[in-house]
Amino acid sequence: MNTTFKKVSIIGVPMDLGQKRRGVDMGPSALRYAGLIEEVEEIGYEVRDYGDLQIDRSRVKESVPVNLTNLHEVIRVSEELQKEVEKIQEEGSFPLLLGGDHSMSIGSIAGLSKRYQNLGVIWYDAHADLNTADTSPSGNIHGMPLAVNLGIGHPSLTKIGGYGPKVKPENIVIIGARSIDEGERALIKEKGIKVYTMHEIDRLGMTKVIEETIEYLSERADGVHLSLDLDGIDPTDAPGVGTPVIGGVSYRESHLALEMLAESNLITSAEFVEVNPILDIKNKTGDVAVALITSLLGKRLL
Ligand code: 5AB
Ligand code: MN
Ligand code: MN
Ligand code: MN
Repeated sequence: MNTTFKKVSIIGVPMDLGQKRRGVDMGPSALRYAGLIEEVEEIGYEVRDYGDLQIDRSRVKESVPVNLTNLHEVIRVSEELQKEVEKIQEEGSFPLLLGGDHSMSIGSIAGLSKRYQNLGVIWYDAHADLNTADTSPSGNIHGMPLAVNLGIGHPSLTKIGGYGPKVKPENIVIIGARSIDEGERALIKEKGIKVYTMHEIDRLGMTKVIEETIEYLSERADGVHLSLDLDGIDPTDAPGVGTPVIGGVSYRESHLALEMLAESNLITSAEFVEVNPILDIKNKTGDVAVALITSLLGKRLL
């Protein structure tokens, strides 16, 4: 992360409306339970934990446009998260957001990108999350947030915060992709989005992938948000996720990636999403997430 930050401010987003499995709403608790606050303080930061946003499940039965499950409540939470993220930035703190499903990055990036003309985004994920209601095979909004942030999708989502698009296609790097839908593939080609699929990671090695990512983003971005979906990591190391895909990056490779990002001084905010304790084994995925967060924040062995 960027070493000018002395404070880390945490918000939990127990969002589970962007997909259909229950349990991901307990992600923020799992990370706190795994010792997140103490570990971050140990590195030397002043930590402010603002607790969790309220998610209202009573409204989810409202009718929504076709193929956008729970749209209204996703919009409400996104708007609230956007405002909270803006407040954290005004405090001069590093925003650290805990998910919750990945639909939360509609709100987080809506808050973040107001501050940056050229927000860079590293999307560390098994998926591209570039669907729209027209291309989505599931109707789950957690498969759409990156498209929404590019200004592609339902206007009620792309205009959150009163502006959009939030991110330019050339400021995005996707790392770890291995499950890409047809419509997403077309969008990646059309927009020329930089993607390191598992194929490139296997060929180049994680060191080269991250070196290239750092070089690429430092040439164009004035801030970089790391959006890390735990399903980017192989299910043997991170089993507690709703949409596991075999053949992912290992815990060790991810650890290295985040240490290198810490050294780059490039990262100005981060979110760790899609942890589902119900599907986990003894909070292994929560422990992995905390270890990765501390690597990103500069923890070293010696
Ligand atoms: B995640 C899928 N592409 O749109 C879809 O976990 C999966 O935030 C989306 O990356 C996975 O439903 C969303 C098939
Ligand atoms: Mn995702
Ligand atoms: Mn994913
Ligand atoms: Mn997922």
